[in-house]
Amino acid sequence: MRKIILLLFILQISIVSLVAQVQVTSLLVENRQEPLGIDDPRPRLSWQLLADKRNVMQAAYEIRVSPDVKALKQGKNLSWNSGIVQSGQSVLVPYQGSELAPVTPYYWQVRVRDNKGKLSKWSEPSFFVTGLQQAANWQAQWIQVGFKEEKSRPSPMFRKEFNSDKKLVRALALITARGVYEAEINGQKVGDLCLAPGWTSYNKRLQYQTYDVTELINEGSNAVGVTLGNGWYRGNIGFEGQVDVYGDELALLFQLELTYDDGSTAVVLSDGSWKSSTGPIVYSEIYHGEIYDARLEQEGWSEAGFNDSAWRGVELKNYSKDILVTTENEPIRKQEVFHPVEILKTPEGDQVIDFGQNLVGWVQMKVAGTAGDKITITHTEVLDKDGNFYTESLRSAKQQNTFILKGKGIEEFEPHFTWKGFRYIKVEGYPGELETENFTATALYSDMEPTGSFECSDELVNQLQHNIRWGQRGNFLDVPTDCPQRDERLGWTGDAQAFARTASFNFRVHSFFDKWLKDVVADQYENGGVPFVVPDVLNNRQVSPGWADVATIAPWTIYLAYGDKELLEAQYGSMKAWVDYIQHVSRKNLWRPKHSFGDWLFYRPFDDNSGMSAVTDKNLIAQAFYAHSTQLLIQAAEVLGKQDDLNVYQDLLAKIKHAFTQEYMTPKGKLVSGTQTAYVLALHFDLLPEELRDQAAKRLVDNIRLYNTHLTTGFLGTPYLCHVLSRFGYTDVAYELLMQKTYPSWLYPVTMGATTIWERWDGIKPDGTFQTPGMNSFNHYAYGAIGDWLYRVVAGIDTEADQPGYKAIRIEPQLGEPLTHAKAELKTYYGSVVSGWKKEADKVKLQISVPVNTTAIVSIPASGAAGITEGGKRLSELKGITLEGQENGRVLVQIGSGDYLFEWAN
Ligand code: RAM
Repeated sequence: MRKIILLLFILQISIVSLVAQVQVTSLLVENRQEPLGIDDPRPRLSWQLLADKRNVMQAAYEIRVSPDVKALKQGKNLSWNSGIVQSGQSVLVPYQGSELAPVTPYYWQVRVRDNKGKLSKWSEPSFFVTGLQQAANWQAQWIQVGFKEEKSRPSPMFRKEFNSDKKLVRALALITARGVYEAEINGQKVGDLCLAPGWTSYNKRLQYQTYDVTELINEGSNAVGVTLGNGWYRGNIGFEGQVDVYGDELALLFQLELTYDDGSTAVVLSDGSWKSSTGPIVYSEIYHGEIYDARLEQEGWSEAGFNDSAWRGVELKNYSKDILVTTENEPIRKQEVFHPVEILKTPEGDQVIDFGQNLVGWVQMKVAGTAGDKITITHTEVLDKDGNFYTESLRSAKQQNTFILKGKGIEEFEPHFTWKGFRYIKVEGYPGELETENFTATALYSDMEPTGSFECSDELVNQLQHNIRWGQRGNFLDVPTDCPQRDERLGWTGDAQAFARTASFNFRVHSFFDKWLKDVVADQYENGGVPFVVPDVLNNRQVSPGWADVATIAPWTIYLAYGDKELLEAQYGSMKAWVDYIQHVSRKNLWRPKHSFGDWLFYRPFDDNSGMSAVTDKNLIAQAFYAHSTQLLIQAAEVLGKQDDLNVYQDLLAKIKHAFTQEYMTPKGKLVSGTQTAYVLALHFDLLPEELRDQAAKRLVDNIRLYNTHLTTGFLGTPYLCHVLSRFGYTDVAYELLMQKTYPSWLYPVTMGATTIWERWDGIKPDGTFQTPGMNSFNHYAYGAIGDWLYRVVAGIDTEADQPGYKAIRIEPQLGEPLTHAKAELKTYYGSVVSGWKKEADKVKLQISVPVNTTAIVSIPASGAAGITEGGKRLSELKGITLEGQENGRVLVQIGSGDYLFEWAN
């Protein structure tokens, strides 16, 4: 009996210590889970810690890496053993082992010691696979079709048979195209990517993808087939009808690396032995859609034994391989699936399907009919006020897919090299009745990890948050685009900078921006100017304030959100070149640009004779962004320890600010433009002398009241409007703006049934008529930048700038009427941060979660510390919660990791 008790006791102790042990999970390499195609010689490793106690920090780590997973677990055959490193760093730790071989899997694991002296177990092994690393490792050759193309440019197909006779350990395929591609091996699609290789500044950087295709290879004979589409490469891209922006011929580069269990290797390469043809995709354009003729399908074309005697050879091409880069961001994948919510007949007699959500992607259709039956699906975002199918705002984009049946049983269709922005489709030529089960809409976007959620007591605000997220989904399709439906879909720099911080809450956009910012660098003019759009297909060599400033704003924002110093270092030259450009074209420290979009799409009354249009002086805007970009450059110089630059640009900033006040402000602090945007920029960028800031904030509020408590800001003022109000003590006014339901406001489109953010405050007017069709997208994320304020101020989750990436967290919710609760969650690299408040009859509750290996300052809106409890106990009774003092009528406490519930009297 005694023994049993003793045994139970020992068991209990070991269970307790097991539970108490810190655990290592969620291993990432270069921000992604088990990525393929890592070409960085020092890929950065991150992990998360779990613990069930409070105040747990990492004190030390040990990492080991090996090309052999079994050896790894025994600590043998290591390409890197970090040894025990006394460090709290658990995010973006660079690999420092022996040189990584190309196209090779590496396994790794990590263990840590926490601040209580406890050692974790080794994590489960994770892995990454290296890419080709350098141009010389490409043995494949560029190939192109061996026949004269038809004018309509049907999608070319390539094929090649090969043998794989030994026992296979691993097969890795490396593929790219000048164009977009889909590959198959033995009749099965390679990977689950769409629109690969994605879009970059193709003539300078072309991405290739790495796939593990081991499962697709047969022992014996095999075949590979690849179809190409025009895509961004040579399709129509740009609103001036541009085609062939990067070249007029499509080409393929394919390399398959086979590793056998006897240690030998083999390759299958695109070369002169391949064959080419065309097939069912007879036309394919991003804006206009695809024509697919199923009668032209060539069954078995990507399988061994297919009779390709009618196929032609290929032409070898000498295109550069030096511009090839691995894919660093999450690829485009199929995401949510929508079913029709209604099938309707419009007054004009069209058969229309409503999917209930404005989304970006394509429609899959099932149909049975006779050979030659032609079904046309046209996509659009809205119906007009009479309920008719409205396409005028698509401008020249046809947004139409056509499917021609082969007439054999039930046929299933989806397009390949195009995508559509839509909620409604019009179906023509469908044999028989339209049935709900025969149509689905699939969303497509970059496969970013969803990281944020925001929810509150007001359903309209929740719908606004839904719309912001869908605006992001639809416009984060490999590059941040302005809109996904009309003949544009371009990487407009102004839109991207305005929305970047909000984007970083909703999804993990670290790698997404990392990749795109490299294109910003690639397309930056040699004089430092930054184009309107990136990749730069407009090529007009113009810059605009608030657009070009993406070069400083986006890197700084991504640095704050993810703590990536290497990214900041990589962008630093571009940031500096941009500021130097402005300095160069400025006179007497004043920037008066030749071109400016101004505060794009600011408020104009329906009847513009009232004199109430909120026009902000374009030069004032330029000067404000000049200062802001310089300020961000200074901050980057500080982080990166560039002392010389620091001095130079601090000096410059003082001059820019002085010039601002001299030129655009009266001695009493009134700005030459009395608009909200003018005051917002001046205050947010700290351009006014301190003693004049409060009166300026007051003028801002007066202006808001002048418009009967409505915002009047455009793309540039909107992101900062509520932040400025809350910073200067007008959170109540910010809430009033948030809750405003009449035009112009965030909720007006919501009341009009919007499911995404509109380009204009009044895309649809109260009487149901539309704004000008030439510029009226219903899926434009810029005004969704209010999301940042919802997360950072309403819920109150922020990072301290000196320990970015939420290593040191700031929780400072600002409660406001009429909300009774609000809650946000953000999955950081360290784990989930939660802040949720709730007002009850007599008290307020604040629920907080702080991840292991981080700390937080919580700013509680209570009048004194004495009245605050946590978990039912007074603060003074609790260890590990430090009272930091009081600030602006709030109590500051410092806490470590763990879950907390603070309460205080209402
Ligand atoms: C429009 C775009 C974009 C904006 C520019 C100035 O064409 O849609 O949103 O940045 O113009």
